Formats: sequence, structure tokens, C-alpha cells
Amino acid sequence: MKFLILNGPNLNLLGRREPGIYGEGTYRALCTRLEEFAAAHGSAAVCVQSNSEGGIIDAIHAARSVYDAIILNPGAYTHYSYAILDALKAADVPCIEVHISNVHQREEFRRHSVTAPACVGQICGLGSYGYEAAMGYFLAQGGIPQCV
Ligand code: CA2
Repeated sequence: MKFLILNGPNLNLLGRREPGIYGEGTYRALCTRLEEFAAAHGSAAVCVQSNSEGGIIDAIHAARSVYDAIILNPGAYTHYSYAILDALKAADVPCIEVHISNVHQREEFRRHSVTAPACVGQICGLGSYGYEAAMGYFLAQGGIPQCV
């Protein structure tokens, strides 16, 4: 399978700030780990990060017919971007939403995701392991699950 690992605003700061919430590993180290995980499973992972809503939407549009699955951490856009929701609905590529932190243990506004309804599922609170868990799900399916 070919995975697009798409990370939203500020996730390029991983390992450099708030290690108590997001862990100590850097964004670069995360990408290397996910690329190696995919390769070890006969697959490929490409990591893309954007701090802008348009950058994320463009990457989702470009994923069509290129990637088998998207693993998306939309960052704070999770909580209010109807534009990303619409892009996911139009993408025709199944997506799992990942959050590094347990959003349910944090501020009230983080408990709601406007983007998750366009995803196969959502993983949160497992740290950066959530990205591997999402890839593992798609690999276990051995194909493309139904997506709205
Ligand atoms: O838990 C997650 O993965 C989040 O998507 C992270 C977002 C936050 O707005 C969501 O509610 C939950 C924030 C990403 C900020 O990433 C940073 C990483 C290191 C240092 C500072 C910010």
C-alpha cells in the first residue's frame, strides 16, 4: 500500500516544545520511523506537513489515484475546518484521523472533530504510535475499507 501521512499546523515542532503532551521525538524522526514501518510491511509512506489549511486541502486533492490511504492529523483544524471535511469527502481515498494526545483529557473544544465524520475512524491518545496503528489497520484490511 502507499500511505500519505499528512500532518497539519505546528506538528513540525514535535520534540521541540511541549514534550509532556506530544512526546520527545522530532517530526523528522517520526517521518523516518513511519517510512521504515511502511517499508517493513512491503508498503511506502510519504510524509507531508503543512501549516496552512490550503496546503492540507491541496495535499488531500493530490492524493486521489496516487495513495491507497491517508493518515491525517489536522492539528487544530480538526476542530473547525469544514473545508478539510469537504476535501476528505471528495477525495475518494480512505482516511484515518490521528491525534497524538488524548483530546478528551484536554480543553473542551478539542473533544469535537468536524473532520472525523469523513474518516474511517479516529485514533487518539496513543502518542505517535497512533500513526503506526492506523497503517496497521489498513494493512490488516488488505484492501480499501469503505469510506464516506
Ligand atoms: O493531539 C494531537 O495530535 C492534536 O491534533 C495536536 C494539535 C491540537 O490542536 C489538537 O487539538 C490535537 C496541535 C499540534 C501542535 O503540535 C505541537 C507540537 C509540538 C509543540 C507544540 C505544538
